[in-house]
Formats: sequence, structure tokens, C-alpha cells
Amino acid sequence: MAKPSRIASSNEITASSTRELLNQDLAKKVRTAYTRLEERGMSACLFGSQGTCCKNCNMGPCQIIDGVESMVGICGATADTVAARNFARTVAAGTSAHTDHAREMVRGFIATAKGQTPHEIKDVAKLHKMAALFGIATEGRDKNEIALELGERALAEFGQQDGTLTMLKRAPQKQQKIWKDKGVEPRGVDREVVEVMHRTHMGVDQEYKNIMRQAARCSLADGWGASMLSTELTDIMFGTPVPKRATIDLGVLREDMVNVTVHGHEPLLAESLCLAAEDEELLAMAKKAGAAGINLAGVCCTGNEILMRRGIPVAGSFIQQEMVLATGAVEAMVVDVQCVMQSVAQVVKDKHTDIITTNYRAMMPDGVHIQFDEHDAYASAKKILTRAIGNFKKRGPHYIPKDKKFDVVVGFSHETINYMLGGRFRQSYRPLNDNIINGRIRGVAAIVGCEHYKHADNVHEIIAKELIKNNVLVLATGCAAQALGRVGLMRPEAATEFAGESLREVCETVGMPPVLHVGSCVDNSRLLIALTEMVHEGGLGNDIAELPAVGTAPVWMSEKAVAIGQYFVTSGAHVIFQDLPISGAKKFSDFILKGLKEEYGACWGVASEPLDIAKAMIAAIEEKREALGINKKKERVLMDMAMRREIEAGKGVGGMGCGGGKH
Ligand code: BF8
Repeated sequence: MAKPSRIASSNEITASSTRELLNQDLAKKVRTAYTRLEERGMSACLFGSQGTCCKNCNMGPCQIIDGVESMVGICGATADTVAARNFARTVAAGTSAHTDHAREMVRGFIATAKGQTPHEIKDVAKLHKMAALFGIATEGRDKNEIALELGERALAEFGQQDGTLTMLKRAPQKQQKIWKDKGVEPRGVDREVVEVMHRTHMGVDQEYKNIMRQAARCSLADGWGASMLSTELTDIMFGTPVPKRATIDLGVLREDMVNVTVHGHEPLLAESLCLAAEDEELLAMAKKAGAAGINLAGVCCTGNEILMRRGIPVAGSFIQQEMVLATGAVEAMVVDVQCVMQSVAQVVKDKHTDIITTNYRAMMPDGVHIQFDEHDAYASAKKILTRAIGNFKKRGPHYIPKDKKFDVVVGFSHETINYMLGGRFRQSYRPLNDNIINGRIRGVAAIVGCEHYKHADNVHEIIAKELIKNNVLVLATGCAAQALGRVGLMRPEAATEFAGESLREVCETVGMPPVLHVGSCVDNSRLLIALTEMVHEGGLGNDIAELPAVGTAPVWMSEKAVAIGQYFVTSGAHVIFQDLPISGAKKFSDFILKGLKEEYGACWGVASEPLDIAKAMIAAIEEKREALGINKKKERVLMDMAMRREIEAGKGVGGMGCGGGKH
């Protein structure tokens, strides 16, 4: 099929679903981000993109040129100071998004423990594990009582002023010592964000390394604080993900059903919608309207949350949010917070679709606001679905690319990875570590983060294919995970089709895909735990920095991605992005790309082409293997029957095998 003519080659659309839809007459009438990008042009402001535009006070904005005395800021701020301030503010903004999300989840968790929501404490084993970490007694206590104490303790960590965050204790000892020695242990989640904002205010911190020290502390408050609290408490409340089969892409929309898409990040409402979508009264109402039922489908990270835990299909990732609506087949898009483009309400202005905003923090012109009340969650969900059902009969011309849906196996929480390879009776990361040590798996790579319209939509695919071809196991989150699911890399068969020989052998034996879906963006905290488990298991060094592990958020869009990248770097994991706003400040950019390694054992990297990113990731992994002394045996290690049996003992995750159960 020909590429839609309005798309520039640098941001080529390769997704067959998107192309098919954009070629339909009804979609051609819709203005999308691709249209706007073409109309606005794509050239970025040089100062902004290089990190040297300062607009933190009203003497400016000052555009700084590094090394030119007359082109420092009016206040005298240099390029390094300004770029560091801007970078730190990006980390703080990203952290604040994860933090505010996490706080809502903790509040929902407390309400659940009090019996005020339709949810319940599901994962009692994880509840006890977390309680032990927080020093909360469990013996003889009711699960809700423990959960309430845990929730209140967790909530207190947001506003805590002194001390350190509890979750830091989960990190490898060596990592903890580095943080202590460098003075970057976060004291309280909110405090670190506020302090970044203060220190980057006009006339406060003028030293780029010192500014970055606070950015590092803030990022840890995100990864090991807010995000990890959110992931773990959400798991306890809604269930820790286990492997499940599901489907991804525009074709998951149903011709015969009321289509309701949930978009955003906080799964509290989405979980309530999942319950209400099975409500007899609503189903009868849908039938009366001529629909066979209610079809919930996810978009972005709310989509990832219910995909991971319930196997609910995903209709589209960030760059597809307008496409989902352009089908004309969606009765309501229910949005909460983050990554929701204002354009969605305009895409549907001539359609029957409602954009339903549900959170007082996130309203939108032309949206319909139905405030989600966590204490009356079921009623809120019913109200929303009733409205969507009412729209079904009004559905006008529409087009669903029906055959564009791809099978995925999802649900690879770090607990799943633990017993997937370790087996039900010997849950551990030992087999993973052993397979890395013997070279069947060269290392692990995280592909996380966003998509955006300035690059082709197959960047993640190119990187992932190169990695797995070179026997690197890929773990994915966020929209990157959805992009990889959309190209069939999250099916077990993808190992046979795309993986190198030795990775293929491991995947085939266990029945897992070579690219594992680990969750939403806050679930990058699962990767921190997985890396820590690998360290604790032994044989791969004493801290995360020694592991043959590397990460990328190649086409980052959101500030959250930079916060994530920074907490991985501060935790010792090398991270490569496609670009960063640092190049206008020489000393600062050297510090980010090299200097940070001396402080935390890892630094940022930049490579503009997807294949170069993959090659840099493989090189980083091989360098770590070399340093660990596990590269001595280069010859291929064939699996004998004993090895095979050993790994097969791990088969049967949750009684379903990694092929998962059909939702
Ligand atoms: O938190 S990957 S575009 S949806 S920011 Fe947004 Fe980026 Fe998608 Fe999820 Ni994460």
C-alpha cells in the first residue's frame, strides 16, 4: 500500500493499521498530528533543542551561546548552568507526573483497604512482602488492616521531610552506598521535586554538577519511590500480572459492540470500568441499543495496566490515539491523566464519540466531564458506560481495519520472570543469570518510553530486532511495548522468526517471546527490581552497573521518559536516547555522556539512528561481559538434554505456561 502522501519520509508510517485507516476517505478528513507537523514544519529551535534557552526569569528569555562571553544570560548564567537547569526541570516534571499518579493509586489503595471501593486486596503474598519491608506486623492480622497501615505509611513518604525512602533498601548494597556517599538519597518524594524547582530558580544553584546531583536525587524519588510504590500497591490491589494472551492494534475495536477506549495512566477508573462492563443491567441496556456487548480497549499506559493484569486488548499507543477515534467506531474515549492530546476532542467533533474527562486535574475544551469518585467508583463507571451505550445508535460512517490486530503474550512482572525460568519449586533468577554467564543470552536490554511523530514509527522494531538477533533478551514497557507488540515481537513464535540461535533455544524451551512486556511507564520500577534480583542472584557482579544490561527510550516525547532515564543512570544502568537537549553546553554534555559514570557507574548515551542505538546497546553489553570475565568462551553453547530439562522445570507459569491463558 502506498504511503499516505502527506507524510514526510523522516516520519514514515509503517504500521499497516494506521496506513490502512489513513487511506480511508473518512480519516482523510481528520486533522491529525501528522497534518499539524507537516503544516507547522519540523525544524526545532536551535537553542531549545540544545538546552540553552533560559526562560526561568523575565529578564529573558536568554538564548545562550557556549563560550561566547557576550552571549551568556543577562544574569551571567552560562550554557552549562542553563542546560543543567533545564535538564533538571525536565526530570522534576517527569517525576511529578509519576508522583501525582502514584499518590492517587496509594489513596485508592487506602480506600480499598477501608472497603470504600469495589476492589479488594488481591495479592496477599506481595502485601506481606511489602509489609515486611516497611516493618509492619502481619502475624494474625486481617489483610485489610495490614493494607491500611501500609497505605498510610506509603502516603507519608510523599510528604516526608527527613530520613530516606523505604524502597531504597531494596537496591543492591553497593548502589545504596554510592547514593549515601554522594548525598543523593531522596528524603521525601515531593520534597525532591520542590527542591529541583527551587534550585533551578533564578540565582540559586549555578553549578551544573551540583544541579545534577539534585536531579539524580529527584529521579531516585521517582524510580525507587513514587513509581515503585505505585506498581507494588497497584499489584496488591488489582493482582500482580501473570502471562496472558491478548491482542493489540486498531483491529481490536468491534463492529457489533459498544467500543469504549480508556486512555491515560491511572488504572483506578479503568479497573472499575472493567467490572462495570460485565454489569447485567448495562449489558441489557447495550443489547437494547442493538450492541452485542461492551468492548473495552486500552490506549497508552492505562491500556498497558489493564492489558497486563486482565488481558484487555489495546487499541492504540500514543501516536495512534487520534487514529483510534478517526475510525468513527468509538462510542467514548475515557481519559484520565497524561499523554492525552488536546486534539482528540477535535478529531471527534463531527462524530458521535464522547471524550469523557474524569479527573479534576485534567479537563479539556469540548470534552464531557464526569468526575471519577474513587469512593463511589462503580457508580462513576456505570455513569460513563451508560453514556457510551447511549451513543451506540448514533454511530455514523466508520471503518475498523479488522484484520489489523496482533497476538501478544503479556504480563511479565518481575515475579513472572522469576518463576518463568526458575520454575515453581525453585523460583529465582539463577537460570537467567546462568544463561547470561554461559552466553546463550548475551544480556538484557530495556526498550521503554514513548513514540512521537518526528520519527518513523518502526524505530523500536528496528532496535528490538537487532538486539534479539544478537541474542539479547528485550524487556519493554510503555508505548514502546505496544509498538513492539504491534509488529508481532511479543509472540513466542517471534523467537523462532527473529532471535539469534541461542536466545531462540532458551525462548523455545520455555515458550516465551524474545521481547517481554513488563508493563506501563511507572512499571519501569519492575525493571529496577529485576536488575537488583540479578545482582542478588550472583555471578554478574555486585551492583547494577556491572550487569550486562542497558536501556533505551529511543523516541522519547514526555518529560517522564527523561526522569526514567535519569533514575536508571543513577541506579547504575547505561541508557541511550535518540537525542537529548544538552548539546549546546560542552562541559555539561560531557558530564551527562561521560562524567556521570564516575559518580554512579553509568551515564547517558546518544545515537541518532535506530541501528546505531542497537549497536551501541550491544557494545555496552559486551563491554560489561568482558569486564565480568564471562566472554572467555566465545563458542556457541549448545543446550544438551539436561540443560533443557533444567529450564523446562520452569515451564508452566501460573499453571498456564508462558503461552498464557486466553482471557
Ligand atoms: O507513560 S510511553 S507516550 S503513554 S510517557 Fe506517554 Fe510516553 Fe506513552 Fe505512558 Ni510513558
